[in-house]
Amino acid sequence: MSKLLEGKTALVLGVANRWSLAYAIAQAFSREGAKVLLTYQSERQRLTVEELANELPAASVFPCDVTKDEEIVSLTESLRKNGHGAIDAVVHSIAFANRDDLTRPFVETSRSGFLLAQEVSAYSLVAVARATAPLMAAGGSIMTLTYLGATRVVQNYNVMGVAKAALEAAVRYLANDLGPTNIRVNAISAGPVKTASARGIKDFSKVLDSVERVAPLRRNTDPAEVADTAVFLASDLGRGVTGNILFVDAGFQVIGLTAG
Ligand code: 1JT
Repeated sequence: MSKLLEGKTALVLGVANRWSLAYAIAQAFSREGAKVLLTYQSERQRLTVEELANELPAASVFPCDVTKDEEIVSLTESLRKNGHGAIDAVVHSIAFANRDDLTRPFVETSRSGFLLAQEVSAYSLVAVARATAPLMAAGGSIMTLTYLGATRVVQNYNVMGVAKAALEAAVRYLANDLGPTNIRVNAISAGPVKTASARGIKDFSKVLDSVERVAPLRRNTDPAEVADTAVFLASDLGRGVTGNILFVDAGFQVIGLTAG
């Protein structure tokens, strides 16, 4: 089969290491012929992301801390300056919450912990969409990563669930704003994956065990499956899909109750 993203340029935010869902997506985009551009959050991550970029191979690496408006603006400027004035896809794979807020009862969430999760995990999509939409003159595809905890209560997901609810609503409003210029905005709701973010989360292995027991496919989610759905959304095959949440979770979300 011919490559699905030949001739396209994709910007991927959120590669932190080899296990990042963003990295699996960047690999799949690369495999399908896209020119891939990566960002890193801080100097501390620069070398890691540069090394991963070389393996892909990714065309360029840019700094971008999404909590800083000026870094988002200069990302747009650097993209233009480096000859990437036209991009076709943007992947937002960024979230953060304080560890404490994913352990203690949700009712104990502090104002600052709540706002931090919202800023990094939800508002950043709005800021990134606004900054990159002008580079997608030929239309494009913006996508983000979410989790079932946005709409159902999942033990310990807490403040992240509320941030993902805001993120999913933002996807719908952005889809409406950007649709007239043929920019699509969607979210992929991935089943739990043992990434660096998930490491250290209380009982995470038990979460993976119970998904394996009850999900229709009787297994967990493979990052490569999430990545292939991202390819679909970025490609012409996804041209009619916007404002949606696509579940890539071995079917887990359809299950109501299982005995045992
Ligand atoms: C963050 C973290 C966002 C972990 C995340 C996340 N989105 C998904 N996960 C994994 C996860 C976590 C829990 C869970 C299921 C999946 C860590 C901190 C930064 C933001 O509960 C069943 C708790």
